[in-house]
Amino acid sequence: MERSVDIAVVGAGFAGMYMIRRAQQLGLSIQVFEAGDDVGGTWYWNRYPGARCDVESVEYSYSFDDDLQQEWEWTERYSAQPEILKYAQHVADRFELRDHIQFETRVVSAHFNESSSTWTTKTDKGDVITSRFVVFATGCLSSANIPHFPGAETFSGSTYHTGQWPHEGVDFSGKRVGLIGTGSSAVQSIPIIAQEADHLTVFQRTASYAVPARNETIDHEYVKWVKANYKQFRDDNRQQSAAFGSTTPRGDKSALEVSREELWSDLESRWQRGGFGFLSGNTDFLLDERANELAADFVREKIAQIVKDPATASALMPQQILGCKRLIIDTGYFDTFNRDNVTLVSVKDHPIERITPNGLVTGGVEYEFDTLVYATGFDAMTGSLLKIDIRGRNGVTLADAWEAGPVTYLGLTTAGFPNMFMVSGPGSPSVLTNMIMSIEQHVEFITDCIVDMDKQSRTTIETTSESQSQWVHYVNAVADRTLYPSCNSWYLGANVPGKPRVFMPLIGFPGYVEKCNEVISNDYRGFQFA
Ligand code: NA7
Repeated sequence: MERSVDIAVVGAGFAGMYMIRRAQQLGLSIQVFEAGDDVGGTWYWNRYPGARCDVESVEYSYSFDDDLQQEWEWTERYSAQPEILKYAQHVADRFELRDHIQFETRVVSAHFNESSSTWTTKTDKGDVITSRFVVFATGCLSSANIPHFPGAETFSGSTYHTGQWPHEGVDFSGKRVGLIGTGSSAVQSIPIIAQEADHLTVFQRTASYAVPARNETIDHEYVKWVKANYKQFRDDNRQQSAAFGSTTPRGDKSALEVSREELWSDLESRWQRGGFGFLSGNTDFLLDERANELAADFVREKIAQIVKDPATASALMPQQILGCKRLIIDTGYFDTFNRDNVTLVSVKDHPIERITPNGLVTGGVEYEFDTLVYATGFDAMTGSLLKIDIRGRNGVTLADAWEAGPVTYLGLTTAGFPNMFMVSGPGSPSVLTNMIMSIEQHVEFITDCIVDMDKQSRTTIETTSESQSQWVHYVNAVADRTLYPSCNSWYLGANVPGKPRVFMPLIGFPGYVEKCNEVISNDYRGFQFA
């Protein structure tokens, strides 16, 4: 295909899909390229057993169309992957989005042409698209991180990564399974794999904090109330730091101000209620190490109560700051370690040495299994962008521009790359929020900006090095006031060897939106136009 459009977009997850809807409404021509054979992004790829959203269904959904949000019926408090994918497919059908998407096509390069102020995007299918704007809607958690273990290629059984799960599923019955990792993907899949497999060995480097989801059939009375008040409900959620959870009871005291008895009773009721509200009872769990330690203690006590074997319980007790890696919302995770067919192996002090034809070796001991599951996460936030040969002014590559870590203005743009936008890029609230709210806000910023430029006959928009340096400084200063930067999380890029250590997401959705609105009302302060 050789074509010229207003906007070329990479990725047909929730961000790429809403880009199309806005372009349709504003009369802009758009071409989206998607590597998968359908829409859905994260929810297209992450089909591992137990994959489920940790934000409640009535919140983790588009707000842009009231008929859509009134008519769609969720079945569970937290939706499982197949239902979210079905929702994405429904949205694509309802708004005829697929007409603008070329599936099974990977973008290999996007280059800015200074003479024409246009972008040329090329794909692995030989397509060449010229566009005024290019938008990367590539997702924050879409580039699989598979550690390089010596001997990995010699393993004689089947190997899977949770984020690249086969569409036909995996039959674990009668199999001995080895699973590396204990992040969200592992915590969700372990209880289900354990039920199916002959034996499951979990290789844990860092123990994780998990609180129960208490997932259940959706409460129809609650849904009725939400639907009757959807606009207000969304507005209230947009006022929350993470753009969800407005109906969660919140406390306004420090955890250090209340008695241990009072604190434990509140944490217990939150543990019983399930979900992220566990941390909403007091103001300083993510600000003060002493407060954090109290909540951490509570979770460790729970682990001790649930897990019968004291040595296993002790190995499962996390010691790092609670919440500095994303808190995990689980269903039966700790209890799974009471099963006879599940073994926990700590690789903290004895990193995995090598993979063998029959399993893997750690601490000089070989563990044997037939199937290996990597639940080892993602090269988050920048991985998918940096896999594409993106070049801005003077042929400078994005990889070079971001050599010392990603630098952006508002998480939307980067200096030297005119008319290029990222949806939920590093430096925006993205992964610390309800992603769909963040995506909607970014897509609206981008499309409104294009319309404003057209009205004023402006050809290019570009941020400056100064604006982006100040922004990166601001993002890190906000993070430094919290406990977030205190452990080796993927928020910092610390899960990928050699990746620069920079805190990537901005904490606080309402403050961010206010800043974006100020930028717009000051004629896009921090940007230059030509
Ligand atoms: P995560 O949260 O990044 O978890 C990856 C896990 O894999 C984590 O337990 C890692 O241990 C472990 N890991 C990674 N590399 C290794 C090596 N080399 N050896 C042993 N263990 C390793 O990814 P998920 O897919 O679970 O979740 C990602 C997000 O998706 C999640 O936060 C939600 O937002 C949804 P580590 O902790 O680094 O010691």
